[in-house]
Amino acid sequence: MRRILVTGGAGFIGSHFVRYLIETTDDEVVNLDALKYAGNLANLRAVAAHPRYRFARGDVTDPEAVAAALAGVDAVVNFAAETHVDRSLMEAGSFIATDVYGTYVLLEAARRAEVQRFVQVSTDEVYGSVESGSSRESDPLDPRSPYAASKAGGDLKARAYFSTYGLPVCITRGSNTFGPNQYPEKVIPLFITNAIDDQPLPLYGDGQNVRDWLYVRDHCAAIALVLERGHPGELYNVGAGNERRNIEVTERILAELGKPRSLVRFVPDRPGHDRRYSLDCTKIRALGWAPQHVFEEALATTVRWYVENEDWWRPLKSGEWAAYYRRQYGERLARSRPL
Ligand code: NAD
Ligand code: TDX
Repeated sequence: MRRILVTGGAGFIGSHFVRYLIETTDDEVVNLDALKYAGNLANLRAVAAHPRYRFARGDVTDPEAVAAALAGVDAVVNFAAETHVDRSLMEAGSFIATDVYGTYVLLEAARRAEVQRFVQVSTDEVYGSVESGSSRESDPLDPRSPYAASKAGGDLKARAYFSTYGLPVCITRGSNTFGPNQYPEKVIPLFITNAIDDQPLPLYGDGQNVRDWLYVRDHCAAIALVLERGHPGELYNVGAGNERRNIEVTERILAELGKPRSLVRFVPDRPGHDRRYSLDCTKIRALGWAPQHVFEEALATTVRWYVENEDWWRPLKSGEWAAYYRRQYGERLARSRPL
């Protein structure tokens, strides 16, 4: 039995990953999370009382909290991050603190504790906008948002700890992930919950930007495989090959909910908005991973989950979220045009 430290395990992908490990392995899981705005212990109700699960509230930038959480740990999987591109355009300091400095604190503590594996959860955004073809792991990094630049910083720090100290680091670069429990600031849960309430869906620019959508369970399976069998020092792209234009995803959400297309509002574009992401996933497939979910079916499942779990998201769409929403969308919606 291994003991795994999962950081950011109260967030969207991290909480699915904690549940995935408890369900599919006999690992012990320690979840270190600072419970920032996207951290939510309701995501972990199913495992909260499980004998192999333990929650530790703490910040990855705090060396003492990290050292305490690392006691007896065999491997680390680092999800903890500030994750929303639009927020990084308003305030980038917290992204540097957690995504770069926090990653360094974890790497340094993991090196001292001689952990056997460190998986750094990175993102396809580090490659920048990909006009044609697909990014390979050997491609140069070209992060274009403050979020992506901070993730690239954490990614490079992790590689440096492999080269310099031989810390057995693996890095995953996953694509846009969706599914239940995603905070309603990212486009899919925002549009689903707005549409349920007949509120406008603010589509940036011309709605033609392309993202490669990955169902959260498939993303977790890939990270678990890298934890198990990844080669130290290696990078793995993780994408399911579901490249869709934002307008297509929006129309599908409306169709699933039986809501009118008149809810769509084109709003002024995100500054520096990456046009397209696309990943070459030959390496992770050679390791034995393949996505198990069809995009349209997984999107329908996700829509259903939000319809059936209003008690999860309604309380989130007040307070901090409402203030953010007004600041992010108020003026834009006033300058919007219909589909
Ligand atoms: P999320 O925003 O839902 O959750 C982030 C979690 O990290 C929260 O629980 C939060 O409380 C915690 N956290 C933030 N700062 C912390 C700190 N200083 N110390 C401890 N905990 C802290 O994020 P997510 O969408 O689940 O993303 C998880 C990871 O996956 C991130 O590293 C992200 O960059 C990466 N990723 C996300 C996607 C995606 O589409 N969501 C795609 C590829 C990679
Ligand atoms: O209101 C919106 N309107 C809109 O048109 C929002 C929030 C987004 N969009 C567009 C921007 C993107 O082209 O939808 C697309 C997806 O946007 P986000 O959900 O904000 O995701 P993205 O910016 O692509 O980044 C995501 O994928 C990679 C995650 O937030 C990152 O954490 C991950 O690393």
